[in-house]
Amino acid sequence: QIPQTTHVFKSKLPDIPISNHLSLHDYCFQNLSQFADRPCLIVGSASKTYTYAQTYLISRKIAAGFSNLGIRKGDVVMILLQNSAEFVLSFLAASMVGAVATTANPFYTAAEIFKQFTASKAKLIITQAMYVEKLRSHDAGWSLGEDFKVVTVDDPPENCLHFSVLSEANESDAPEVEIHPDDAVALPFSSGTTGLPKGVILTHKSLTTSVAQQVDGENPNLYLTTEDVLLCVLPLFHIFSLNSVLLCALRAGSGVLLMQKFEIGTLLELIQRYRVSVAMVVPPLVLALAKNPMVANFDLSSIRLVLSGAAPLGKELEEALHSRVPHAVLGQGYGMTEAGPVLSMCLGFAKQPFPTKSGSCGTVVRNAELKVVDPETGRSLGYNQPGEICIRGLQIMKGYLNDDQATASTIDAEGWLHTGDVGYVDDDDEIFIVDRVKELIKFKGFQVPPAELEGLLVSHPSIADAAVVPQKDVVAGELPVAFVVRSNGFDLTEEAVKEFIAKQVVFYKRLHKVYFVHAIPKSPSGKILRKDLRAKLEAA
Ligand code: AYL
Repeated sequence: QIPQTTHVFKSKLPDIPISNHLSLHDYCFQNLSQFADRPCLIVGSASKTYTYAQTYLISRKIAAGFSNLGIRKGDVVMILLQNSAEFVLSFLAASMVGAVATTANPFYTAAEIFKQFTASKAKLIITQAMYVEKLRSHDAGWSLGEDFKVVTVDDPPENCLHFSVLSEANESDAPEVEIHPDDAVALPFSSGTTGLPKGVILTHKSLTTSVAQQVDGENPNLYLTTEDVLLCVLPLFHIFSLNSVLLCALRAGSGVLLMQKFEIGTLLELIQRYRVSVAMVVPPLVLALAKNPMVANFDLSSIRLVLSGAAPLGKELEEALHSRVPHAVLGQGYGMTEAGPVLSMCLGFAKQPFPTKSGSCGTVVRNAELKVVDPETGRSLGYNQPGEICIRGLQIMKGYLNDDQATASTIDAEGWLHTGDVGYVDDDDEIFIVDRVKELIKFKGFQVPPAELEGLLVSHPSIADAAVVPQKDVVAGELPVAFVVRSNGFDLTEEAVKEFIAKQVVFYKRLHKVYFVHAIPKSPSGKILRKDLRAKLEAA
């Protein structure tokens, strides 16, 4: 065989030394003494602020509380909360005792929560009283209070504990645990390039490396200071907000404005009140900021940087937002849960910025290697040639939880993680994503794994076969739609199918359209020909 040359793309910023021998919490709080009295967590709805010193102290107390409740190194704690101080404090505390936080969407249905709970073997769930019913309603053979403990941040229902058992523990009871950089610290779930959601093992080393790639160095790629206030409205249970908002802010000593949910009026009011300087957003939020007439009534002059990620951002939309915040630098980050998560970031955000083009997803982060391969042949491609994007570096996941096969088909023997995204690198080292070869559907940046919906569909007695694919949508980006083959003799309606799914999944996984067909197109090996179905939709 003739040896092939690999075109490796690197950042335009030089590599830097990274302190990834530290645990994630020690790394985040390494420079604490320089900004101990500065605001760390700002709870918008409650006008309450925690300084860095308070955030650190309460996290230590919760770590002691975890230990009192029997949480040991390696145990998994599920955080089932909307954005709140308790979310952040529990996440940091879990890291301090060497535990692993698995974060889940509180809007999940009972079945969705239990799938993640069972797979992650969580010992404790931190949530809000209103979600506890879901933890009881499911007859998975688990018993609340016996098999697992539940802590609520508000009035605890029967058999649950109040958050104060954690937050009012004596910090000197926090155990001394030795943490190895390769120990897991976070366990988000992602479906990756194919199949059902799987636990993604992110270690202390992966996350410290990823954060350092963004905010460390003489010329950080994402320059944040102690004067900045970051908007934290995207859910922290998703890795975008957890990593690029929270962890990056903590490392840099910036303030984090926590918002429970997105509501345009409140959002604008809080931006104005707290002089938000950095806004991490997803394309539907860019749309709201660019087009909503209410925006004109508020002072957004404090915003100096807008970072959009998790889904493609159109050029037109980026330019429309620019006219609303002309003084701010706009750009994108591109990430994937499994990649640690950040692959690339706009160099316009650097301390000494580079000129960038709209529509680009940024340049590969420093201390990492990126390549583009032909999805058919695996051959490495040069500048301006679209192919599958692959990334290599210490930030990527250790692997999927209990799934060596899925790990091996995502990270190859040479350590390259295959993203399933199709893109190219232009002459200025900027990355443009043009397509996806993986199954994943993205609704407003949220993952909708087709395999999950297909599994539910074929469990219906009147459905013989099914395939779920994305349909383009101006607001959501993509919507899940289904092609369904009815079993002989059944007259199932579109409404009935939609309802059947809606009962079982979180709102963003609901089907928006059902097409009845005679057969699902498949390859000789039985794989659904999703491209053909997508083409059918585009032609319709
Ligand atoms: P997951 N443009 C286009 N597609 C994107 C982009 C982008 N800027 N960012 C993410 N995606 C898609 O695991 C892409 O298909 O992580 C990718 O494989 O929920 C998939 O979303 C991964 O979805 C950041 C910026 C984290 C972004 C992220 C994204 C995390 C989303 C940190 O700073």
